[in-house]
Amino acid sequence: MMKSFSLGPLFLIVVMFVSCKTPTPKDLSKESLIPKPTKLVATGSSFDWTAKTKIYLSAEQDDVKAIADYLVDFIAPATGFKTEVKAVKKPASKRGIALLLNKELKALGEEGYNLNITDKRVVLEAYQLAGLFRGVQTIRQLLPARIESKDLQMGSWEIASGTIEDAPDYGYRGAMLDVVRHFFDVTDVKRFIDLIAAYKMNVLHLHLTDDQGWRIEIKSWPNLTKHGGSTQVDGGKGGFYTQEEYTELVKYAQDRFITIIPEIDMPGHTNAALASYAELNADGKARDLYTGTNVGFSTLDANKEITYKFIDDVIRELVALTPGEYIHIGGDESNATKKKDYIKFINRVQDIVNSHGKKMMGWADISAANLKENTIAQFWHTRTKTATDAVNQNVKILMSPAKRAYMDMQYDSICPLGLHWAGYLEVDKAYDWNLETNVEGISRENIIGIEAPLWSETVETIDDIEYLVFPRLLGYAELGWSKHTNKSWEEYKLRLGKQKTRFEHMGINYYPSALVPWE
Ligand code: TNX
Repeated sequence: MMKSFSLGPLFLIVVMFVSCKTPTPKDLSKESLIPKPTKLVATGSSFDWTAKTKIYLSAEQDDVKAIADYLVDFIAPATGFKTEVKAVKKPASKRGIALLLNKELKALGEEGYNLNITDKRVVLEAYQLAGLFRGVQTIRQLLPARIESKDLQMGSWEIASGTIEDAPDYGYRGAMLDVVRHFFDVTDVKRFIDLIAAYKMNVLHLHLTDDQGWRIEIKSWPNLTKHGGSTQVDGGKGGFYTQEEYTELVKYAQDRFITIIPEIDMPGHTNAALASYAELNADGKARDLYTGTNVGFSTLDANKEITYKFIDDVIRELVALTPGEYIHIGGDESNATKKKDYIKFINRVQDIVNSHGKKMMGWADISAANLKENTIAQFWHTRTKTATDAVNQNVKILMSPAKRAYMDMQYDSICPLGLHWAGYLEVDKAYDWNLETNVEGISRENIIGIEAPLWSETVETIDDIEYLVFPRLLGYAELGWSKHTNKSWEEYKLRLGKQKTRFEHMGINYYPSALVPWE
């Protein structure tokens, strides 16, 4: 038999050594947070997240547990820690990490948070759960970049000490993904959701239907996906989400405090529907499926009652899958629709959307119609009159100007992916603009926020998506979150350059713009 001896005394010495370790000096003000927080004060020390650190919650705040679990799962692969989550009486007085809802912090709004970091504890407080989730993303960026790795990493996990007070400037900060021109499956969309969540975005707009495909199952009109979803640009096999899969995406986004806004584009951009149901065509003849990239040739018939029966069915089924307040009805580039038909059509569709208890959103072209004040117009092209006409009807604007915010624009003339009809869009040009001065006559009070669309004519894989989205997305996230007076390209590009190792650990296929000092 082997001679046994006690490890007790040695263990004690190790524990004493670890717990008495002097904290490493660290400068919170040197951390490269994106989006930049409202207020930050550094105190020069650090908190060390070890295998023994616990996350404390208030016993009465059950719903905070899901956010704690998200954080635990997030740091597990790289650290190898399975951080324990404990409900206690006074979480903020423990040594460790505290996640707290605080009813007195109403001024922070739904998404704001306060973070107080000392060598003994990290206290994250917010008025709402969404604020805690956004604050968790800040903690994530304050940890070493290797925290993003899916593989076990060596080294300590220190967070610079100090305080952060932070809340978004705009309540709507989104990205759009075109899943029509090329289809992206549930796994890809989840990855996209995770990527936008990391930068505190709160909306994912899914462009679900277009000339080349219909990507959401509608049980009362099954041929939309069966036939209409069967191809894509260049003739690939396309695809669609069953309602169950779509619900899974909605839930996945919700867990990250992101609202999915579904778009059914109409009356133009409807060839896939027109190919699936002959009766939707003015001449009663089904169109062929379309796999090219032209726009503006298809239209639903504004003067046939079946059109509105169809839309009512589609919207009803979609509303049942949609917890968010908006349904996007497209409305862009309806060049094959007579103007008087277009107006009649949009007016009726607005009523249909409202009748199902939702607000309508559409590309700003819809301002040709009679809009309700709770409708949102998404400004996208250079014809600024579309936006000013909407504002003249007291409608709020979502800012997505193509020249600045279209992530499908090529970075430069040799960029292997993307289009350039709105010009080339380098990383500086994508960041260095102001939502409030972009369109003359449209100011702060007219704007609900920013959205950066990614159209997928040239985009076929998640790697392609990442190349066009990164790093521009971080700039859009910051334009929506951080107060404009707080920032400049010269300062931002330094913070962006420091994201390089983080991107690498995240496995992101980013565009290494020569304008950014990557470190
Ligand atoms: C214009 S933006 C479109 C889309 C195209 C995009 C390509 C908008 C509302 N319509 O149909 O995919 O340009 O950049």
